[in-house]
This record gives sequence, structure tokens and C-alpha cells, in this order.
Amino acid sequence: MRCEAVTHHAIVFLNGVELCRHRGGFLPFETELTNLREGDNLLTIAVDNRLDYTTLPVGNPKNYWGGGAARQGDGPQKENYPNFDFFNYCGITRPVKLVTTPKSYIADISLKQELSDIQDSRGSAVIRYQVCVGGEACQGEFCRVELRDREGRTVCTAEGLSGTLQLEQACLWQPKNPYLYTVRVRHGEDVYELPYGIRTVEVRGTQFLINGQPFYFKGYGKHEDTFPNGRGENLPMNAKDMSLMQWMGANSFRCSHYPYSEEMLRLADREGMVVIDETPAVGLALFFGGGANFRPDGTKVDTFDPESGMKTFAHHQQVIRELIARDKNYACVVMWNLANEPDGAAKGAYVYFKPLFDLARSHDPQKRPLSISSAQMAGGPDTDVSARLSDVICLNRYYGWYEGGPDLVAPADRLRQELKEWEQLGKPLMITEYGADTVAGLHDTTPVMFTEEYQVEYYKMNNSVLDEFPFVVGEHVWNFADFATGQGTNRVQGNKKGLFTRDRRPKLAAHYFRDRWQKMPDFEAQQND
Ligand code: GCB
Repeated sequence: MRCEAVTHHAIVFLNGVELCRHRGGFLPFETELTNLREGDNLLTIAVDNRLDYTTLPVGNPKNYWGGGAARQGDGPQKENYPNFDFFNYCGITRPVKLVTTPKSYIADISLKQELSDIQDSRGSAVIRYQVCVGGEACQGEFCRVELRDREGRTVCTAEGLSGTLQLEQACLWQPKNPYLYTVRVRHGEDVYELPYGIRTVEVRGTQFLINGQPFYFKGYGKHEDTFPNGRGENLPMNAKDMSLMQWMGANSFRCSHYPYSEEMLRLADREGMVVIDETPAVGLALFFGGGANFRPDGTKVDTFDPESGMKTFAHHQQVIRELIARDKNYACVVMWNLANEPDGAAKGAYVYFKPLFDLARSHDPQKRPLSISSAQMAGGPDTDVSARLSDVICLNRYYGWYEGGPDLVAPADRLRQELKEWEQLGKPLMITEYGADTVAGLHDTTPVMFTEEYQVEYYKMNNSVLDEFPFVVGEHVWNFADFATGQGTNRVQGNKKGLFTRDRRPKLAAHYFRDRWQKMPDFEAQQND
């Protein structure tokens, strides 16, 4: 039995006997259903949605009393208080599948490729594969691997549990122009077919290269959030979202703030939509204050304080392993984002994150670039741990909303100043969040905050600054669509920073970006260095 997502923790029982437990709500787990009895069997999945300082995402362990933004302290009412800005939907949110395999079966396939002689949409490819076998060892079984093209023709073959496939003139997987082969593995009685795109990803100097060409990310941070499904899988809405992204000329999105369903990644692979894949490590920061973040004597607790701070390290390792194991073969996934807005300037942040970067690098056969989406409060390159660890600097910045606004002149200067500092690092940088809450249908002759006009002016200001810097390799707006979140004095029936409403109607800013992105190339002409 494969559970694709049980949020956040699961215990599985068969006829009352515990079979397995899994921590983490956004990644799959499997268990073997043995000891089935004749007739009816009772399968039970117990779900626990509580969050604390050991879970990802992070929640507050204390009981809180009501009062919107002022919630703090130990109150009489038990509450599950998330340390993040999206509704804590829980349950069995993705499919549960029953799968049968032969006794000896294909447990995993890992693929990586090298490309040379890239010309237009083709190149010479060497694909290294590794097949892992599970179950009973079978004598004399052979493993045969075939690469089939779109028409189903076998274009090359190899034998053995590991080896290489070589292909002259391979058709490349490209953003907006994807080509998918099928890798067909046969081992004994088991056969597995995996759609597979051939492309390379590399950071070189201040550029982000896909198939050797400098790519510019145009797109969004998103959520899996729809009405009335909540976080429950919604396949028609996935298709709708994909078509809206294409309508706007976007080429990418980020799985903020947790791994999305495999169905969405398969769709992105098929449609040529580039993806930044993210762990559920959100809320790793105690800098937002609140009673839980102080000791009884009133002194502040550091986020990574070994005694009273976060205890997420072991679970963070687990989600990185599980994420890369699940998504390592998708061509659309070009970067792993290891956390959203951690307390990157805190004491202990480097000691916490360095081994996680090492782990991700060693686990990914394709050695994709790594990043963290940095909070404004983590500061600039001198303080933010991302400066030392990330291959691509990813900033979440709200100049003109949380910082400044309604004045947009001073925020433009502040953003420009900050980018000049980051530019010194010599790494590529992208904005992984910027946005302004906008209530659809609110209009004014002057751009008043919360109106659709203000959202457009906010983005025009920010984009004009981004356009001044060649080391900026992308812009992801916050957010693709309005989404549900906890209640508070700065949330109007949800977070309203969407370019689309929650039911996917465009605000003015969607038209503004559509115009901008359709004119902007996805690739810049390669610079000679
Ligand atoms: C952020 C967070 C995101 C929030 C957003 C906001 O920095 O990463 O989860 O939803 O700000 O709208 O405040």
C-alpha cells in the first residue's frame, strides 16, 4: 500500500494490528499488507495533525488563547497553532494505492545524464542508470533497460542493474518545449515504465543554465489550495492552473511550502513547466515573537538553541531524503529549496544547515543546485546563512508592502541598495516571493493599498529595479492565487496576494504580468565569457 500524503503523521493498522508509522504530511510511504485474512479486512489509517518544534512544518507546542495576532501564552483552550501562513489542512490528502509486485521487483530507478554537442533542441546524451531491486533475490534474473522515443520506438538498450544508455541526437526536454522518452526497465517478471526528459541544469557564474543556456524564471510561488478540496488533490484544478500559467507566458513555479503531488510534477514534466521543489521546512524561525519564544525569565530563545529551540534536524534530514528519492528523475525539477524563511541569521544556523546541504548534494544523482528562500529579517549577505550555502540566492522580499508602502519610491531605493550588496557575491539571484494583498474588485483612481491598481504599481516598481540587474535570474510572484490561511488582523478571509482569486479569476496584475512575460524571452542569448 502506497500512501501519497497523510498530513501530518500516520499510523496504519490492519485488523487492529499496527503495521507502520510515518512522520511528515507531504511525502509518500509504503507498507506491505501481509497477513490478510479471508473475507473482510479492516484497514485503518490514524491521522495526527499536531505540530510542534520537532515537526516540519513547524507549529507552536503551547496552548494559546484567542485574540488574532495577539495570541500568546498558555490559555485554557488547546490549539494547534501553525508557525506559517497557510491553513493547516490535514487528513489523507492524496491517493492511497494498492500495488502488487512480483516477489522480486524493481524498487527504484535513478537516472542522470550528460550532454554534449547541444544544437537547437538536440544533443548527444549519455544516461547513467541504476536499478534497485527489492523483495526476494532471484537467481539468474536479468535486468534489461530500454529507451523508447515518443512514438514507442526503442532507440537504445542496455543490460545489468547499472549501466549507460548512449544516444546521439537526443531530443531535449526544454522549458515550454518538452520531449519525454520512456525508460522501460524489465527485471525478471517485473516491468516499470518511467517518462524521462533529457536536459542539464547548471549554475555558472551568475547564470542559471538549462541545456547550457541562461534561463530566466518567470512564475509563481503557489499552494495546493482550492475550494472546496482544501489541500486535497484536485486534478481538474491542476490542469486549470497549468493552462493559466501558460496563458500568462510563465515558465516556472515553486512548490511552496511543501512537496506537491506527483500528479502535478508529472503534468509539469509533460507541459515543460520548470519547477523549484521544496521541502516542508517552513516556520523554522522564532523571530516572529510570541510567548512561546521566550523563556519564563523573559529571555529570548534562539531558533537553533540546542535546548529550547527547534528540534527539527532529524526530521529535516528525513524529508530531504524522501523528497529527492521521490522526485530525482523529473526533468522539470531544476533546483531543491531546502527551507522557506528560516532564521538564517541566527546563531547555529550554519551548523544546522551545512550538513543538510551536504546531504541533499550527496543524495541527488543529478546534483541539482540548492537554495533556501530567505526572509527579509535574515538580513543581507553578511548575516544570512544562504549567502554561504545556496547556489542560487533566493529572496522573499516585500518592499512596498510589509516594508514601505503606500510610498513606492523609498522601497525601490531600498531594494536597489540590497541587490547591489548581494551582487558582490557573484552568485545568481532570484526573487522567490514578492507581493501585495489585493482584494479582487477593489478599485480606485489612485493606487490605494489593497486595490488592484496598487498591486500593479507595486509590481511595476519592483520589476523596474529587478530589470536593472543582470545577475537576477528570475521573478516568482507571491502568490499564483489567493489561498486560505489562519485568521488575523492582516488577513481578509485568506491571504489575498494572488494574481488570481481563489476560483482563478485574473486580477489586473495577472494581465500586467501576462503582457510583461510574453515579451520577455525564457532564455537570454548566451554570453561569451
Ligand atoms: C512570506 C511567506 C509566505 C507568506 C507571505 C505573506 O514571506 O514565505 O508563506 O504567505 O510571506 O503573504 O506574508
